[in-house]
Amino acid sequence: MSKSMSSKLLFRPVNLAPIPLVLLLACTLFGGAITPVHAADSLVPDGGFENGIAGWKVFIPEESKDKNCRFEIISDSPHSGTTCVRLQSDDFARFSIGLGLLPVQAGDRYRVSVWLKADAGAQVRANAPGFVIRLGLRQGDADAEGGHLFIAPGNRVTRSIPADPASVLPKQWTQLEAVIEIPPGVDAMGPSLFSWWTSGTILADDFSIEKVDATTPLTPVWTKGAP
Ligand SMILES: [Ca+2]
Repeated sequence: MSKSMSSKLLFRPVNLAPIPLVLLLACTLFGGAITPVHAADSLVPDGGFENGIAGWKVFIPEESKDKNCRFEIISDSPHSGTTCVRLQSDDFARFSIGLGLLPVQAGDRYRVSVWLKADAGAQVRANAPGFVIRLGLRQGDADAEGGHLFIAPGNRVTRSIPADPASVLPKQWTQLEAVIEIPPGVDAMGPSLFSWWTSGTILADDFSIEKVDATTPLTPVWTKGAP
């Protein structure tokens, strides 16, 4: 076998040698694009929305099905890279884009983060947070007892229902971030980005979920009336 044939069959090992194995694996699994090195630690394969909508599933509850809920990848002013995702609806609606289920164990801690920006014309229904990260919690084939975890603007973590709004949705790119712990009675987690009673346009980018050490401080769970 000639040297050039050997190089082709082995995916040009000389060129790939400096790339960490985990990144190489991520590139192989998720479409071949070179992802930023920091994304290799995230459990969200393309949280930067740089490789299209493949892998993202939309969920529209019954009450919002007639609000023209939709999402697409756009290249206008992303938070990072060249593209981000745009969530839109014609009236106040709830809908989400999400990933499949990730296996988890009670006591696992994760740092969850996304960057968010609402369009100038976006409006939020009274007393609603407008946008949340929802971590759907499952055990076996059913929703876990105690409900899902939510992270709302202001980094307000709650179980079962989203927190009250901290303020209006940000019109500049703003990070939502929290460290959460998987409660007992949960064996899988389905992450999603949720427009929660917003009408108009919300942009999101750089969604990441990273497992952290059990000693990493948790974001306090928000309770009604708390700041
Ligand atoms: Ca991006």
